Amino acid sequence: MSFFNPFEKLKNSLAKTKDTIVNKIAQVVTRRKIDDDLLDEIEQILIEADVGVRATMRLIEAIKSRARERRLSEGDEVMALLKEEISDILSKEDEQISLETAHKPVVWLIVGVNGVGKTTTIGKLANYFATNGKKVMIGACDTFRAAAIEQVAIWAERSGVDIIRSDNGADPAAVAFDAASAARARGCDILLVDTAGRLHTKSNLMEELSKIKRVVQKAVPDSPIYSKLILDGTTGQNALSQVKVFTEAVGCDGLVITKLDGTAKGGVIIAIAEELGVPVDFVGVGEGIDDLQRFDSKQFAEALFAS
Ligand SMILES: Nc1nc2c(ncn2[C@@H]2O[C@H](COP(=O)(O)OP(=O)(O)OP(=O)(O)O)[C@@H](O)[C@H]2O)c(=O)[nH]1
Ligand SMILES: [Mg+2]
Repeated sequence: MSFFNPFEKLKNSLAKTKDTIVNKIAQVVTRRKIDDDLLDEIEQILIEADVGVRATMRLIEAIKSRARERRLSEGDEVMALLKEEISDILSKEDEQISLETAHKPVVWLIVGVNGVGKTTTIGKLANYFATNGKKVMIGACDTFRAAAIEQVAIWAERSGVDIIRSDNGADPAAVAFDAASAARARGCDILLVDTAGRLHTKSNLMEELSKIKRVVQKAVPDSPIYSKLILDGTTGQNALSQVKVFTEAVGCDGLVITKLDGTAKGGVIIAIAEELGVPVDFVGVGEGIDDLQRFDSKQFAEALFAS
């Protein structure tokens, strides 16, 4: 077992999620016939595993109809059907990430509720893009929480990228403006904007976010600006309402699901894929600088079902 192998790392991270979905279902299907009772039990397991009602219904229907088409009757055969269908649901989430633009930089506003892993993800992303030969800048626009600027500055140093920062209590939109202008002047490929965590139910804070976006647009009018929402993989179904609220405020062009390591609620990614259709760009699988992986639906399904 090597932690340097990304697939092994993903597999290990998904161990608890696998327990609550795959292993539990594998247990109930053994030596059973595919019938309504069995399907009810599978349904309950999926719901409890944060897969969400819609995806659960789709999975149950798929098992039913494919079992009929292929004349399958043994419970054990359910596992292959399930893997196929989950993989299919997740494939909607695959997305190409491109930093190609006629006008540099591409801007990623990193948004999300408190403590989901925004700043850590910025550190990992900075490293990811820098390692891929991109010129990266970070805008330290969480001027609200004490120590936030220092925290993101440490990440910038670790990955050797530039940072634009200001004092605690400065106007975050003003820092964002400076960061965008500087990123353009220095020919950066990507600007990562760290923002303060906010409850998605507080409309004044959501308004502040859209102000940051407007101001960045003014600083770099020709740049593509994307809002990337960070979701904590341990929160389960609440993640879905976070996507809805942030989408209204600043749009949502992609997701990063963090903390998949150690949670049993990783099934939420299936719910997100089925219900929202917002691409998952990356998943977080640990606290280290390398613990960020591009999301790949095939790999994910493989890791979830791997023995
Ligand atoms: N295990 C694990 N921990 C993570 C991951 N991503 C972030 N964390 C941890 O989550 C905690 C919060 O991370 P931050 O990056 O500070 O979160 P934030 O969203 O910036 O927080 P605020 O700025 O306060 O809203 C830290 O202890 C991180 O180490 C991950 O993928 N896996
Ligand atoms: Mg932060």
